[in-house]
Amino acid sequence: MEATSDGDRPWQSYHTVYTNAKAGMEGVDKENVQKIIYELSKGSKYFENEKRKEAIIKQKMDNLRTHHAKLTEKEISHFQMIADNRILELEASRDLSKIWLHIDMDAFYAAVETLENPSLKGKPLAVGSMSMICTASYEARKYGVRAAMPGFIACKLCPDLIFVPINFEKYTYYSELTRNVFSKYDPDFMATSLDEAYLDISDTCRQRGIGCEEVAAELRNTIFQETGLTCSVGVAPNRMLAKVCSDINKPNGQFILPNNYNAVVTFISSLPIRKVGGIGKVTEQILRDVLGINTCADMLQKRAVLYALFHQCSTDFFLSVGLGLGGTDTPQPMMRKSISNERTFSATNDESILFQKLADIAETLSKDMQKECLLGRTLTLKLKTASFEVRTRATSLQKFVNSKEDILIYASKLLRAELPISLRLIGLRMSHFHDDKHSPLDPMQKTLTSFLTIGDVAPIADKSTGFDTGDVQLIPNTGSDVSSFSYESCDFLETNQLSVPDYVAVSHGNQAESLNECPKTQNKYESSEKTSDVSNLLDRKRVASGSRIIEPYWAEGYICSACGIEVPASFPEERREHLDFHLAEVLQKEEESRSLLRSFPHRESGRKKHKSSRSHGKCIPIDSFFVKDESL
Ligand code: DCP
Ligand code: MG
Repeated sequence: MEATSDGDRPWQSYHTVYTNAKAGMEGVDKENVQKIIYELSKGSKYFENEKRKEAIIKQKMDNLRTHHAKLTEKEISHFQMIADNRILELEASRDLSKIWLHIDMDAFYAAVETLENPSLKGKPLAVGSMSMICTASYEARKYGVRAAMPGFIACKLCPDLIFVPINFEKYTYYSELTRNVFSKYDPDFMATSLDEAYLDISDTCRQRGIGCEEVAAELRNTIFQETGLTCSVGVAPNRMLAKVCSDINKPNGQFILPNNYNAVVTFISSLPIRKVGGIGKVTEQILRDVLGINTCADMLQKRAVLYALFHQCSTDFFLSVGLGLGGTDTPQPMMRKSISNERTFSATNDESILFQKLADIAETLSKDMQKECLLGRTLTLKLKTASFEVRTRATSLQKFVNSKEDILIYASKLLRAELPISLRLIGLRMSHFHDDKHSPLDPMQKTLTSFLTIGDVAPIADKSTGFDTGDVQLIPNTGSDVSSFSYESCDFLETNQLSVPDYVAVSHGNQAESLNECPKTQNKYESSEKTSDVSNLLDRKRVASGSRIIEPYWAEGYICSACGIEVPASFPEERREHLDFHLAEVLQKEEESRSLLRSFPHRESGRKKHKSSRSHGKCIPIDSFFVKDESL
């Protein structure tokens, strides 16, 4: 995005989510794509936002470089020793007994559309609209057209592009067909989006006495027979590797990584870090440009510096990637914790339009809640302003509700407090559901149990201003719903938040402790389990060792715990990009707090210098990470 040295090709450094290659985009003229995207988005709010992000990342990279340059040999050898010990611990967790298969349908929405309209076959096709496309056929990808790209940019890249509108009903239907097949190979398969799933095929291979290669080929063939659609498959000893493998021979291919130590180590040694789920654009840029880390094996080689510059949680992730470790256990099914609905529209400050939208959303939410017999009493309003700022406001209701009228009363109150405002998105989320067994419909009539375990749920003052806002609150991120979070049920390192491996804070206060845990996600099909799984084991270790770690995660499977923005699992690139941005912010804050510490050297004890400075460096004010989002 900054001007390059010759100054007349500013797009050269304009790397956005649209310029990242996906399967089928190998031969694309990247610079041409960058140039078109740069020219079309220049001056837009998107462009401004990209610029802002880039400035933060650049600053962080400069800070890291400075910090890196100051490391003494003594410090390096100290961290080398720590990293070596950690590698031994991680290595001890390696489990090569499972065979995981990751399956990913090829150009899913586009393939479904082509199946239903064969005249589209072989043509450049995009599913979506002029404002956003969801996916593109492989023919369109050759021009640089890809998911999450605005349609008008795609048209510029590929003038013959054919647009087909989204039809979720169709995709859900075909997704169900694929899931029927998955369940024959693993009844506990983990679907991570409509077109992706992880299957533990260890039992199938054993019981049928056949190899995983045969199972993979048979599965792909059965999917094709049942749906007419092709898919790609990766097989490996853990989910992180299986996901990487499924992308290798895309489309309509498979790649098997044998379950043995040497095969894994060889595979990982030359694997570019960006191929790993959870390593997004920012993480890649920082690791590559500051530390010269390009492959997963480089992570191990640079272990001491990684340990010196990043938090333990991040380095655990990096080292695990370097070792080729990933999740192998099947997580337990999760309970729904919230339900939401939102609308995007052209930005407007017309209050009658805004309140009409709010009423529509309240109606949909109410219907959805009634369908599932849910009664809730915490309502969160999500807003996206004309300038893309995302805000969430929450309130605790006097009683459990699910009618449109009740929802609208409270939602209107929340919205009114924000006026005047120009918005492009409004969303409503209800949580804190009524539990027949434990809580009365009127929460004021507390049962003894709820009194003892839930605590008071009275309105909370706005801590950021010290102002008592009554029931219209900016609920602080103290994780007041701690009772509903469970580490055991959530691999937080598996839910894509790894793209912000450094989003970690260790605090000595209650807030960090309560946020140490992850929420359960909704159910099997909406499980947030997605990619790189450094696995339960690490999480349990952390719990066991009492470390207090905070990372952003996809709360409820799709809500960013850091800012409340909602990004479904079917938007992996956006998720990565979004969390990467938090990484940049947090890294910067971390650096600031480090500098602060350096200016108060008396706080560090001489003997435990490395350790204490490291842990003090992690004491980032919690409130600065978490906006007021009740779901925490
Ligand atoms: N999707 C979406 N928005 C995105 C990314 C994906 O709506 N930003 C939808 C459309 C895709 C589907 O999810 O068809 C599956 O996503 P994939 O990332 O698996 O992409 P495809 O299946 O389209 O292509 P492929 O897997 O062959 O790369
Ligand atoms: Mg796919």
